Amino acid sequence: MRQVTVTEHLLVHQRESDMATGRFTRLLNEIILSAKLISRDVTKAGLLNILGKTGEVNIQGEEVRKMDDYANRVLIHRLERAGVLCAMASEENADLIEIPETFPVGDYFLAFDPLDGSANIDANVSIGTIFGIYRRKGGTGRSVTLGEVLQRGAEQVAAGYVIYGSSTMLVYTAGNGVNGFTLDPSVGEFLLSHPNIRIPEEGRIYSVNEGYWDFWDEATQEAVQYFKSPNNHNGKVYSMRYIGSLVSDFHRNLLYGGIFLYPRDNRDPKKKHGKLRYLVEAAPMAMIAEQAGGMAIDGHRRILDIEPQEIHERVPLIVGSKNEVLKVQEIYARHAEAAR
Ligand code: AFP
Repeated sequence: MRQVTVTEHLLVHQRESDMATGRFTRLLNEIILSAKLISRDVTKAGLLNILGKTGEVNIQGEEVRKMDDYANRVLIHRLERAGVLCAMASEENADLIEIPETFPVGDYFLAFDPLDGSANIDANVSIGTIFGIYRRKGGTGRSVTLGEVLQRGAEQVAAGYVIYGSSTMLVYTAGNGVNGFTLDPSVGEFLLSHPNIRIPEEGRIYSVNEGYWDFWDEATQEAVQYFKSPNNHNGKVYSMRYIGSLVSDFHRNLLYGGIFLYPRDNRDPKKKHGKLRYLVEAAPMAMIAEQAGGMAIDGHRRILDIEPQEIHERVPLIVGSKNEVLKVQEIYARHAEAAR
């Protein structure tokens, strides 16, 4: 069987779209090369003495792990030189990352989480890099304002993730379906392994951190109870699967069908909209889910319709198979109606 590399796939599809300038391909290629470098080091993390924490705390108030820091630096180093970006936003940086004077600027804006789920690194659990790509919506030149780059997730021109698991995979969409590529380490290429991924319309898995049950509102409790109940619409309890690494939980549900929830809770006023960040987690996953035939909401609204106001804005995320997400939306709507 002829094997298609991600670059070949990109070149073929680039011809079919308005991204035929080659700049988008350049951007994706830099992300892919960064992912290979990160993958190489993630798989050798224990040997390289890079496990553990740096001792610093990031903008989210979380301890920075050495691999987070390394992955962040790899992505910034490669992408600031690419000549296709006007700015970047990383989960690890408080502000927009500007392109240094020495490199040319372009009109794409990249938002990324360099190593999501990194609390799991030391235990060798799958983690990932998530990204969303937008076009600058105004302004020219080197100085970029937030207003020029912060946009609804629906404006993403592409979104994807790389999962560093038992194999390394790139899953991405440029707005015409979702494709998955597995890294063949012997040739150093991502090869098309999962063409045109479709999420099953209905699944058998629910994924949520149920330890927070007491901090949820009644709508969320009812929704989660629904999946645990043998009296739900298909008369079978769902299996609970929760890794605590969004890329891994999302990827499994994308392939097998199911629903992932990170709802709002009342543990911490700073996290009253849940924990996940709109730009680098919710919006990219929402685009992939929709492109694969699934859905993503914050309980009521479509994730892709939300207009973020800040780089590190958080949002509740309920994403996955259509039937399960619709069920949760219906429960939230009923509770909202009763509260009126
Ligand atoms: P870390 O990157 O700090 O490990 O956080 C991962 C994450 O943002 C996301 O990948 C998980 O789905 C979520 O947090 C898990 O959070 P809880 O531990 O609160 O369930």
